[in-house]
Amino acid sequence: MERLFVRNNGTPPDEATVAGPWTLTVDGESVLRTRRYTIAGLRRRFPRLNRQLLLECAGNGRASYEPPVSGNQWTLGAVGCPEWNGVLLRDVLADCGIARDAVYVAYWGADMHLSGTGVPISKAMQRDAMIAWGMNGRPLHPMNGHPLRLVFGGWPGSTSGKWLTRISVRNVVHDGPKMGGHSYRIPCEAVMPGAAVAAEDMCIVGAMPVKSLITAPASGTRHPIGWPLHVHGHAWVGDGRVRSLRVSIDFGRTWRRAELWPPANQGAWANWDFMTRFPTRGYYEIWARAVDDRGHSQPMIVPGWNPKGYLNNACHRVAVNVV
Ligand SMILES: Nc1nc2c(c(=O)[nH]1)N[C@H]1C(S)=C(S)[C@@H](COP(=O)(O)O)O[C@H]1N2
Ligand SMILES: [Mo]
Repeated sequence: MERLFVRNNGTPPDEATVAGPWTLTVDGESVLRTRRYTIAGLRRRFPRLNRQLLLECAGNGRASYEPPVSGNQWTLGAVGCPEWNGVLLRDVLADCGIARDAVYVAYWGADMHLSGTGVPISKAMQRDAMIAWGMNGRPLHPMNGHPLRLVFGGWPGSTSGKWLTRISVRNVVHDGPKMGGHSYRIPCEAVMPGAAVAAEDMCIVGAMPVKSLITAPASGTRHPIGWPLHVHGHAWVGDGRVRSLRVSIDFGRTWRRAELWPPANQGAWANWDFMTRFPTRGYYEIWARAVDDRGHSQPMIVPGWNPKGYLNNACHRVAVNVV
């Protein structure tokens, strides 16, 4: 895979900025030694690694909410799982020293729009939290954060700061510009679709929910009766593991298990394969549904409406005309 979706909250930094000398500052109330690193310094000082990590915009699937919500009208595509090349965030944090009162890790990027969010310190210390300079063995694409970005596998894409210039280890839940109001928050308790929700009744979104995609066949495929149809896709969950993936070709009446392959590493999506034949001619839908290691599954229809349209993990369906 060479391309990844692009999502910017503001104006990306100009070419001269990203081409110039780059430094990353690590500071904050809960850091013992404020430090500044060049990219060459990061490469030299810390073990380098390549990991496939899932990046999904929290608003992926937003277009299906009813009543509609404002924001990028994503359908299915705001997710990817490339291999990231870089270092572990926790190795860099350890080099600076983390005080015991550390609560949150916040970021700033070089773009014009202050989009900095962050994650709890516990997530920052996992093996799926990276500072990356490359994707799939090449320098990051300018729109994907060149020359340096954060990647928090399986957490809302907004936490994976691009054009990374500063990381702050905070002794409070980060109070940056995109950390308040409705941004990257959902109602703490479910609300009626369309309801107005007070800011104090909103809770920060953590790990993304279990979800899957059917990557083949394309919806609308014509398929000859009697022939086997090979179905492929991906399945993932923000933290944890996908335990099973089932497919239905009869509108959910019966489900059969797909072959689910182990992910490349913790934090990567799993590929799955399924083979089916069709008993009669006519219109079919293929439905895919993943279950994670906590027993959580995907709803068939759009789940919990929320003012910003986050966390739609409804099942993906594709149409097949059997002829
Ligand atoms: N500096 C900065 N980082 C950012 C953003 C941004 O606007 N500025 N957008 C965030 C959002 S909302 C998402 S979903 C991901 C998308 O990453 P991508 O564009 O590489 O796919 O980047 C995140 N990191
Ligand atoms: Mo996003």
